[in-house]
Amino acid sequence: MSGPGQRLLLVVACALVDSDGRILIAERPAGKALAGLWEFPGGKLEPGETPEATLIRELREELGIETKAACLAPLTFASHSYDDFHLLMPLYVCRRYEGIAMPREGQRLKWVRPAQLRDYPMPPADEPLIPHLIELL
Ligand code: 9L3
Ligand code: MG
Repeated sequence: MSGPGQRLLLVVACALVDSDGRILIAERPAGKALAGLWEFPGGKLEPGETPEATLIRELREELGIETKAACLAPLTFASHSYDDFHLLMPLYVCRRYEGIAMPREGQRLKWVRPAQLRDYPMPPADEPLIPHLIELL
């Protein structure tokens, strides 16, 4: 349930888009919350970070790619209430980055067309983002 006493979790996610218009999704590894679901890469905002700084760090840590704030365009906002916290998650789109995305944390990666995103089970916060990406791309 959502309520005034509920903890807020700020997570930033990214739709990384390749030159063919495909989007990168990553499988959440076994042992983590929501294991086996496919998500847009990203992670928790650390103290003092802007959302762009969070994404630059997370994309480097998880995928080994380099981007910059000017290459991150905010698209929309996900919001989902779990039992014990409320998740707020802005989604950015990134079309310009350096390097080749590699699974640096053992996660499976897939590049998929926007219309195919629905074929992959996603966390409840990520799923409502799909129509926004289909409309954009
Ligand atoms: N989460 C949901 N969708 C995403 C991301 C990156 C994260 N695209 C949720 C899963 C966890 C929380 O945010 O409940 C924190 O993520 P993590 O630090 O466990 O990856
Ligand atoms: Mg993460």
